[in-house]
Amino acid sequence: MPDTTAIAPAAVLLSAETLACLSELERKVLWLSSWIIHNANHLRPNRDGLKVGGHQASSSSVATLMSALYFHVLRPEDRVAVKPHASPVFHAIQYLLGRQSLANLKAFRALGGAQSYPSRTKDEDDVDFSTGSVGLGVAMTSFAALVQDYVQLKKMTPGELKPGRMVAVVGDAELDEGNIFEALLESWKHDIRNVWWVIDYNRQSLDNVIADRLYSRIDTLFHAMKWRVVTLKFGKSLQAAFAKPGGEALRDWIDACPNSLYSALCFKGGKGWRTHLEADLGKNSAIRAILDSHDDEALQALMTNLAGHDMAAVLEAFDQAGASDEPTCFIAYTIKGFGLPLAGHKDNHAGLMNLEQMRQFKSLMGIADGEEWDRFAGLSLPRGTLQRFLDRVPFAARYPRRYEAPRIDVPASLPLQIESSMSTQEAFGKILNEIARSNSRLAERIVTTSPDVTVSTNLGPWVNRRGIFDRETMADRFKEEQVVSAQRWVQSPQGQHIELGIAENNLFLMLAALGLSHSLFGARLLPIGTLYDPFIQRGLDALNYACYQDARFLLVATPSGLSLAPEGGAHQSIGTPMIGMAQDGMAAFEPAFADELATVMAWAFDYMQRSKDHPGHDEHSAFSWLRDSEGGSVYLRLSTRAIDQVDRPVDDALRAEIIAGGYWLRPPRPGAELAIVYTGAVAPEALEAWEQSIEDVPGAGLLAVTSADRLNAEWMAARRAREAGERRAMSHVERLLSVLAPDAALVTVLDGHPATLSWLGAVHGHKAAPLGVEHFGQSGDIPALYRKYGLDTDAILDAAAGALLARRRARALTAPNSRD
Ligand SMILES: Cc1ncc(C[n+]2csc(CCOP(=O)(O)OP(=O)(O)O)c2C)c(N)n1
Ligand SMILES: [Mg+2]
Repeated sequence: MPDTTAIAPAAVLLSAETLACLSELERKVLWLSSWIIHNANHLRPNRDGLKVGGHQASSSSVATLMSALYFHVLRPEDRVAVKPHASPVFHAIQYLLGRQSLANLKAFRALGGAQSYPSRTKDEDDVDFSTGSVGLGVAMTSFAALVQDYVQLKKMTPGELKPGRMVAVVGDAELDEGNIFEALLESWKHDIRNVWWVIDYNRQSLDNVIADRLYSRIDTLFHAMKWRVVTLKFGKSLQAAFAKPGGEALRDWIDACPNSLYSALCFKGGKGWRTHLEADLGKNSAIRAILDSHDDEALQALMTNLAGHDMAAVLEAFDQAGASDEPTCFIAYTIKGFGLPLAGHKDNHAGLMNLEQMRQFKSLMGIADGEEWDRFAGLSLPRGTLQRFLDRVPFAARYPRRYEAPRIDVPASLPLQIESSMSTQEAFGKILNEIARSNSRLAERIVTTSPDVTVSTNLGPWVNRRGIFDRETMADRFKEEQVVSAQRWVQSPQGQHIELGIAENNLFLMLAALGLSHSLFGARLLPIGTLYDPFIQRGLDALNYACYQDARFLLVATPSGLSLAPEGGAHQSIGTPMIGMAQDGMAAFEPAFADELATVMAWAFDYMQRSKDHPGHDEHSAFSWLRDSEGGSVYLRLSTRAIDQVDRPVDDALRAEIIAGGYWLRPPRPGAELAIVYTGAVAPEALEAWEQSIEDVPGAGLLAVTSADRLNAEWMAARRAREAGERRAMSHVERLLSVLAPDAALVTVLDGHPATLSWLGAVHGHKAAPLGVEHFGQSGDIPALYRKYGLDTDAILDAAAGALLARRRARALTAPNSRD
């Protein structure tokens, strides 16, 4: 263990009773977290032979830190991201606070029970931020702090809500994740406040014991980002031993002890320590005296007395840090598996106590048979004292801690001056500009954010009107110096755009935090994030994380696909439409025309605000996966390709179809043998191909698909509903395609992966000829690229001719006498 500066002891006035209660509860948390996992793995029937798992060692490592936080330090307005593998500790604490049921603990990792990793959406107790994918929950806290500043400075929060701390309980190996560093830099730029990262510095990851030199890197890094660093290294007993004769040598020995040896000795226990200390320091008479006065058990207790397991030391550090709102990193030395027979072993991450080890541990904890789930069994303080203490825990003073925020009214359609030719990206900028000009509540609650592509995704006009958010006010220097620029970037707390550096992970975590503001801070926001479509993949895990937490936002991805044309292959997205379909919690649209976009955006602002209490919501309905009643986020895949617009009114019927995912732009004649189906920027090619094909195939239809995602989701839902007995259930896509001949040919085309639309053939068994992009793009103009990748009019006509020929052949084979 390398050298470090432990914090100076503070004069903390903590009553002996408080400390005693906290120590007892910590012991109970250690027991319960171990038992929850043991019960799931050894005592529940196992029907499939799969390991259930759970992390006893990771849990024990934070039992002290989390008990101190939840039972003493935290306040109701604080929000916490708990490292994923401490889920059992979290649920045990919630159970002691009366927020988690015994049934859920017994069903840990079973369907409907407490989740393996704390989950806002799946757990029934009081999870603030979901965790699981390491690093994301940690970074989420700093974005939540920024959102807290945003809504507090704009006075949007309910009157009684005080600013809270955004706290992450961090596994030390989480710091290996790159997104942590992206978030640190970004939060430094935004001068965030009120963030605590409590690092469980057990020096073990999943596979291994980490390098000794790492500590100084972590320390330096946080200092460089202007965080306060508080190190909790030695507990009170070790500190007392250091103050005695020989203590300095002992301290030097521990400081010089490699992490791997220290861990191994934690596992071996008193004998192991004795052997090494005798060999290295045995000639020092003071050390001899220490060794002689400690039996093996006492020596193990002394040598493992790290501050992260010493309640008094932990409270001291937290209390001392509490007065300031500076972002603070606590590096708390701990032992993975502390208090368990797994302590320190390098393979303990997924290790479980066996039956015999549990028997011994149970007896050590003073738990009698049948008392395993009892809140106070085995503790030395009277039940009444402990219950009274729990009843007064500050964190639990308010429950539920989640807020509801009123919905913001959204007009059925958004104003837009449609030009004869325009791109969806341009239309997006114009729609937002119109909203920005208004004085509406909608305009007030929209907040935009972008990772350095604000201007190039057409957010510029919005930002010019609504300004950049910053805690400090700063004028636009270019404007002051009368340098002509189309961008007027004035910063102030009133600003409604959060400018981020180029890091898509940060964008999605920012959206996750903004999109939970109604629940975290009682302030409804309508966040819009923009980025280039291909870079969704860079931040995909964070996007999934945001959706998994049920954050609500509008994601606008532009430009997309080959249609970006000359700007190059690496930026031409292929698979994103399929991400849009597969991502739960997010409805995906790819409109072709500006009026479709305006329609979808109006719907999206409303959809983002729906919740389970929405009228008509029925989670047991086989249609529930469409989420129309409970809402979600929305993804718009837009393009820079200007196309000729259609001149038409968008009436209620068309609006409903655009939202449902598709409509006949050119309706087919009943029984038609061909339909061309398109999505997005290839509309002109599809239209041209349709015009040419009706010469040979009169009655052919042209289907505009605005959302393959919603068409597909409703189809799946309708199938399930029919299976469940709702025989009349029918989805929009089934109705649309039922007009065609049963064996009609469908040519589907989009500037994206062809599988996005190819499934349409399965709806009624039509023959699908899917066109789309399967291979990396490259520079070129649209005609050249659409030709090369088979998206142009000729390619559509060829596909139609091939499909019709195949259809006629099949007819001839199955019905030789029929005329076609
Ligand atoms: C993104 C991601 N990659 C990999 C994992 C698998 N994983 C789970 S825990 C872990 C190591 C955790 O080590 P640390 O954060 O130090 O936690 P602790 O020592 O407290 O268990 C890994 C690699 C994961 N959960 N998330
Ligand atoms: Mg660790």
